[in-house]
Amino acid sequence: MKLKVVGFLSFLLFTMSFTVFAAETHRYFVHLKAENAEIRTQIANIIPIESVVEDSVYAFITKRDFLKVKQLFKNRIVEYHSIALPQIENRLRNIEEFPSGDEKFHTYQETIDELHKLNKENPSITKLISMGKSVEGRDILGIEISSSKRKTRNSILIMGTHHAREHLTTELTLMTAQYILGNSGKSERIRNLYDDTTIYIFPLINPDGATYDITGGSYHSWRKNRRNNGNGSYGVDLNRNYGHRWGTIGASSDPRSDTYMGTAAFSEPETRAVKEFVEQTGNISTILTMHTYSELILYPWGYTYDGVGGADQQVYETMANQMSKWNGYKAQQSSDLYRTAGDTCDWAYAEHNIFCFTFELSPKSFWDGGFYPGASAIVPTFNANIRPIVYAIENTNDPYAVLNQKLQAYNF
Ligand code: 0X9
Ligand code: ZN
Repeated sequence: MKLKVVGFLSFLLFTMSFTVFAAETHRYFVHLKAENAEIRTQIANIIPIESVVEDSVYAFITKRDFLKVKQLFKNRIVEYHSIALPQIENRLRNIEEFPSGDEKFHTYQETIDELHKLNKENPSITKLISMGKSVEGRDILGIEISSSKRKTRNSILIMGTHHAREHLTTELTLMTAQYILGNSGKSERIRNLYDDTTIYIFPLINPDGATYDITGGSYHSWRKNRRNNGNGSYGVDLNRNYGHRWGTIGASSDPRSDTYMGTAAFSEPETRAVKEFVEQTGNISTILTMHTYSELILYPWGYTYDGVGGADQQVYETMANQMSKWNGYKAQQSSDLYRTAGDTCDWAYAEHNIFCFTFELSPKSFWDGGFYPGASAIVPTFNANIRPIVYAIENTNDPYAVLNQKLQAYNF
């Protein structure tokens, strides 16, 4: 393990080797002992937990947060490392490309271009939709895939990249659109997906953050959007900015924090765009919101240890367990990881009765690449998740039907 740690840290130092970034020069990689969800929640109240492994949590945090950790959880620190962050040289500020080796990942512009291409190639069954604009004015663009075959239908919303550095989720959602459209001629099963259901795919909810994260051709471990908080700090954590029990637990009121909740629920144009889109669409019954990493399938509640209860609890558990059979991820209630309020799924389920799952994609751990697993992770992650995604689409018209299904093991 030690060797692996050193290996990974030197990789990180290498990829981040352009040093110093505006005010923030270093981050701290910390490993804390945290043996249960209650302790993890206490820690999540202070810092964004990146992964949970057995009785430990790992995080990659600012110096400011590290000082808080030293103050509050001194006895829990197993190890920590200070890591220099990359600096954006002025001459590199306008370069919008992934670091060398990772160019296969789609930048904001490439994502937009790909969505336009898919729409152009499939004009009769696709529409481009803008949910709204980001803080910096970028379009939050998505694609609707549907035919007019069936009149009474529900919709599914599949989203990528709420968190800037979770670029793999842009790839998975884009590839899902490519896969459905690319196989529509060959497979009746795939045609049925959009004949029966309306599929909305939005690969980049946080285009400003994702763009910032790769500025200058190196990664910056950015999580939030790019709101100017007015005190020298930037960013609101979009997955703490939704409106159900906003700000009550596992979120920070400090604008400098990586889990900053914002000034109010839905203060951010990106979360407001999702809210308004869901409300205007009206018939969304399922949401898949893609995050990385840890290989988990999470379902509400996230703010409390209580389950949602009743038949809905059974639907959540059945769907999560079924999907985990295919991707091998661990299915669990969000709060079993740690409690936080203001995430997408608590709001979607509480306000709109939408069955909403948060996927934490590959890799499993920091040691396998964390948020930056490299381009070689894209295809395996898609292969692992396309069956769960198809299953969620197939049950969108009547999610309760899963209660009468046997555990499936199908191939395409
Ligand atoms: O903390 C988050 O926003 C998500 N994890 S991530 O590493 N992608 O940031 C998980 C949210 C799950 N919801 C709750 N635990 N409430
Ligand atoms: Zn995330």
